[in-house]
Amino acid sequence: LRLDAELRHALANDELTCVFHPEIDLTSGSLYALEALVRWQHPTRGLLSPDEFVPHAEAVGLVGILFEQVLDQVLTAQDGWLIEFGWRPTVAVNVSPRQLTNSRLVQVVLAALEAHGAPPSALILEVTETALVDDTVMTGTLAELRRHGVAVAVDDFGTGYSSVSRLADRHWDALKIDRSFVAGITGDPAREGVVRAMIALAHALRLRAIAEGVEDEPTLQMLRDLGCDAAQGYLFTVPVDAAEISRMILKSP
Ligand code: G
Ligand code: G
Ligand code: MN
Ligand code: NA
Repeated sequence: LRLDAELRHALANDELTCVFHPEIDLTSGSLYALEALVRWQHPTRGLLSPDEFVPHAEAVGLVGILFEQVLDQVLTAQDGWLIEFGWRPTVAVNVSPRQLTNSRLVQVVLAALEAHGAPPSALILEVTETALVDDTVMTGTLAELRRHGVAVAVDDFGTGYSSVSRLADRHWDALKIDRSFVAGITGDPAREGVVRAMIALAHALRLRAIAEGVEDEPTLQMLRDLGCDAAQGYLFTVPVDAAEISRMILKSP
């Protein structure tokens, strides 16, 4: 109950912030997208990670408001980069499974884009694989978002229980291979084979394959050799704030 009140207070008082984690295009070496990760700057408990409060927000029905605030922060950060660099880096925003059963999500996303004069291609929505149960409302929401040009990525791919037929039903643009599969691929042919197969599955379904949790150069090189499209991980950087992203873009070739 206390966390509930604190979370409502946080949402009303701008205590939530976003950091950004780059995804690098493995063909060009340039920025593919930035994943927005929410943080709670709690007045007494310090910086809280989403695992410490997003499940609670879901349970008490605050996740819609949380999402709208994250979306506005993301688009505001993009407005700054647009002025600074003349382009709007694509940002991936995490969506709670529950939100997909609410058809209002489409209006929320389109209204936010319009308020910032941003094209639908400015956003990717990340949906965890565990959410991909067969639900017609959910599928309808995703289909409508994609009809409007907003991309959808399957997050934590490999850890959920979606079937190949569910993956093949064309509501997605990318698969993010969970970092539990990516870690250790260079020392273990079985692991390498699994990631190779995941990339092949993504490509057979005409989806981009994005590897999460890339922590060293040999892993990156192997992912390149396997034809993975993009990669994210501590090798490049930990998640950083919008100002640090600006400095990185300035330094990039
Ligand atoms: O940032 P960190 O690496 O601690 O992320 C932990 C988890 O929180 C990840 O699974 C991520 O997808 C999730 N997460 C981060 N930001 C958001 C958000 O804005 N909304 C939702 N629903 N989940 C988020
Ligand atoms: O959205 P998702 O559930 O995939 O969240 C990814 C989580 O993994 C976040 O907490 C993020 O900070 C973390 N993460 C991303 N890249 C790396 C990495 O290279 N190494 C480790 N240890 N964690 C990572
Ligand atoms: Mn994610
Ligand atoms: Na993930």
